[in-house]
Amino acid sequence: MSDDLKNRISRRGLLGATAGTAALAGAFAGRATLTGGAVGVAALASSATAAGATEAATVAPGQLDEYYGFWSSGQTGEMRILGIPSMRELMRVPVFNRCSASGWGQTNESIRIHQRTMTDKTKAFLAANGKKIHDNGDLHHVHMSFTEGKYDGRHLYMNDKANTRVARVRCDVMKCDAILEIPNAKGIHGLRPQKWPRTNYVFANGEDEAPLVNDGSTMKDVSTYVNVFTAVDADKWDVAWQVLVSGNLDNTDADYEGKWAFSTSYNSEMGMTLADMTASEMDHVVVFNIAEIEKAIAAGAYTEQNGVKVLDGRKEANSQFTRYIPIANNPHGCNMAPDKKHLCIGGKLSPTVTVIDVTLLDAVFDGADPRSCVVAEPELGLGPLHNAFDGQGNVFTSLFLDSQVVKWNIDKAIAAYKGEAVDPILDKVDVQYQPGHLKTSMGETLEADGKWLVCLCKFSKDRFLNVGPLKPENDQLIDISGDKMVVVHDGPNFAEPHDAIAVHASKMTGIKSVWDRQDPMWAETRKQAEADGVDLDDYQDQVIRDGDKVRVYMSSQAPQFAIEEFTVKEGDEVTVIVTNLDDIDDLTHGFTMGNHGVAMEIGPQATSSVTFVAGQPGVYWYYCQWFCHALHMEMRGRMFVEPKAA
Ligand code: CUK
Ligand code: CUA
Ligand code: CA
Repeated sequence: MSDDLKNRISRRGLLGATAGTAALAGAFAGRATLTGGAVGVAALASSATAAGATEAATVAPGQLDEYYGFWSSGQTGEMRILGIPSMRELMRVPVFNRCSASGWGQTNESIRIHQRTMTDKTKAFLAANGKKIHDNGDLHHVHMSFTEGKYDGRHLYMNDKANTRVARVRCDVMKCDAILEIPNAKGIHGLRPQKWPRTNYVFANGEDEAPLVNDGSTMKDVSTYVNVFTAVDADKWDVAWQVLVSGNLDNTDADYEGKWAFSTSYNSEMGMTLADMTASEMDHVVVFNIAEIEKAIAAGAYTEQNGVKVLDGRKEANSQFTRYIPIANNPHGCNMAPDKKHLCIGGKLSPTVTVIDVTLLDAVFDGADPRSCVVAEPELGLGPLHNAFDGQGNVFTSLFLDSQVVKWNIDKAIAAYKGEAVDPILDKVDVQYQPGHLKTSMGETLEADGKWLVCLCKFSKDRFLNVGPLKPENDQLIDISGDKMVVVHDGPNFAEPHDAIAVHASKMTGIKSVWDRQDPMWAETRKQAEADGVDLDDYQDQVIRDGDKVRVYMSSQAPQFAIEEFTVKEGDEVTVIVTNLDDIDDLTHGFTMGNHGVAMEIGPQATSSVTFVAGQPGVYWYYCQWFCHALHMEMRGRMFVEPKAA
């Protein structure tokens, strides 16, 4: 070992308190105490095989990755696409956030997507707050649509914890096409699509308790507080139904038979303070009975709240909609194994993962002891958060406090639970540092292939050049094809990926390089053009005045805007509609209006439009900001703003 390596390792060892009871007790005391995970024997042992594994992860220049990785970005609010195993960042897809490059959140097309699916109440609320859309989001979970337990490459679904929203991304163009603000619930956190028979529903957990009638009449009376589980109709992108639950909801998953959905709850106490939320010895997992819920909805046995059909699945309601399985206090991750049978619940405060056999749930709904479905509870290490699967009966669990990933076997854990003298743990590897989610290639589908594991570490500390007090996260790639796990790549990432999925490229054959001229994305713009007598497909470049509104229709073809100058008046509401007539792969144009805070992307064959108020009188240049041609710099034009009185 080189001196340099020795130094680095001992430095990390010093930084990291040995994770133990002290670290666990201090888990809430702040970041400083969360630095468990001394680098030890395991990391050194696995470095022996690192060379071969690193080679397997190498993707040469010009070569393509085997998997698409779809990443959440937490508080950045966008979705990211990475290649696996290269871990190269391929694209950022703005969803809940405002994007300076593409104009997302500013173009008329994106604003309509934000508004189209708002309830009238939300619209009124936003209007009252003087804001058209929220342009931040906290995107934790990205998942793909399923057909019969397999990815089908149609849609990606994601949550916004910050503003209680869910969104959908079209996989053919990798653009968001629907956003829905969920009524009644607060803080959508866990999100999963139904896996079987197809994704008819996207399940969304409300994490934060609030009065069901949240009209400002009370904060103190917490008996009025509820938590809400929502099923979103994945096709209509509207709420299908909601179920009120006891306790809050953290993470969720669905089974492979279309019978159940599951949610972890860390606040069965319905506590409002940290002390109250951790007071009990047990919290629970809620099991939702989809058939019973659908039956009640069809029979009209619901109440309507803010335009949504709501059922009462709280404990005291004694319904057939839910069952509450006691789990050690403050569980977190909720992952259904591709063996179609076992649900794994991360213990977080407990060093265990609880394994539920979902074939025993019918009995629980028929009155059996709720814990009778628990078939294993292996002790794995400190701070188990999330679980991933290799399709061969093994589970990979992130250990937040230990800064490790542990590989263990479900059958062995079940045997140990029955009292047999077997150790379910197969391997442990150190990661850098404090992992949250982890995801195996195809691991949340029936096609789990056991090749790669992506481990999303919350802290990078000393792994990269110091960039200031705010450090990147560290997305690590682990080769899981052998008996020993091998860390093969460190991937710095900006705030703050929570979750990711790895989808084999063969599932993504529907991705286009050029837009279809008839795409619904700009259907409303097309309608307006028709009303203005402009045919967007047989382009007539023109400027239409409509009172103090001006619509500028122009086409673009490298390296020129068809309109190189136009005149408006100070204070006019100007809409610029650009159609990119180029139909070549990768030939995107942009439109930036100088000193007006306006910029947008126009993909090949796309139409994009943006509306702004003309500023002070004078000459303003607009230009194409997407490098498109040798004469790209020359792709510009002038807007002349005349004084109002003129
Ligand atoms: S949560 Cu972030 S580590 Cu929002 Cu999926 Cu567990
Ligand atoms: Cu068009 Cu640059
Ligand atoms: Ca609790």
